[in-house]
Amino acid sequence: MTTRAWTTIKEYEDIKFDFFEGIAKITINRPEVYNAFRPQTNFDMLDAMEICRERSDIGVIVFTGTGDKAFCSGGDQNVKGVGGYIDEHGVPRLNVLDLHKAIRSMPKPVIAMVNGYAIGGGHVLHVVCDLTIASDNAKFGQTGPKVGSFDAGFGSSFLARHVGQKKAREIWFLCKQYTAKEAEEMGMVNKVVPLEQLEDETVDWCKTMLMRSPMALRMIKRGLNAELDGQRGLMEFAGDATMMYYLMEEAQEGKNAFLEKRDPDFQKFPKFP
Ligand code: S0N
Repeated sequence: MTTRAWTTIKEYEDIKFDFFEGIAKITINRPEVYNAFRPQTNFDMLDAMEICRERSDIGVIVFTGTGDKAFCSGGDQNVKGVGGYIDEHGVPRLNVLDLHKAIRSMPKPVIAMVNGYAIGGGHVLHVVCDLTIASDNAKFGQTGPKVGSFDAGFGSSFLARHVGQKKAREIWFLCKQYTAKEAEEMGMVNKVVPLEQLEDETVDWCKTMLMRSPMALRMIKRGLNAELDGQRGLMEFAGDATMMYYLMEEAQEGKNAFLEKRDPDFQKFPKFP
């Protein structure tokens, strides 16, 4: 395994947030509960995601967990209360859904680097990411119907796009655990490698994507999302189309004509077949 000079972007209570050569790494840092998340964990990850979105020197985001036991074991059962996961002020929250939305909306690739158990909401977290690279000790599965929770959102619908309807129902209805190899064969994991090679492999994938056209990756992600995300997905796809239009001289002509108090001359622009 290569040792890399990750630098800390920002300090948080529940996560580590590091940077290395265009890659941001968000590590859930609660190994004592197998990297289960509580409301504060999601607030931390949401804040880090906002920084990833804003910083143009960040091209790819990686999610992982501290240690070699767990990627994430889902919602922290110690703080599960009536109406959600109870924050420090006693407010019940399901703010992991905001994280799912942030991952879907992120105009950059997001990779789950699964280093152990991806269970319950931790399984959903990897499902929602664009790509999943797993170590050979990783285990995947849902527990919701066993422990009194479920995700009928992306954790079901996007999962079914990966593994098919029958398998998605099996995963949720039976709450069994699957090896990394089985998860790869099902289509919900891109690659399985030995644990000691996990970060090297993930960084290789990141470096390859960092060499690709960021706008092309962005539009591919938007298009693939739009197919599943309905009006919201179309809005994001359309928003990026508008952004690209704003980059064209044709759009500048409209604005310039308005400011110069003249009629715009759109005839000079080609009408491609
Ligand atoms: C991960 C499992 C299978 C590991 O088993 P193993 O190896 O036998 O270890 P344990 O001894 O069980 O665990 C080690 C220590 O870690 C603690 N711990 C593990 N998981 C959690 C957890 N989720 N919360 C709190 N603590 C946890 C153990 O207690 C143990 O600590 P010590 O040593 O002190 O005893 C196994 O641990 C396991 O099955 N864990 C629970 C998995 C689970 O059921 N997670 C919750 C599932 N539900 C959700 O995630 C809901 C998420 C949600 O809110 C949501 C809502 C709407 C839409 C979407 C979502 C969403 O899913 O994202």
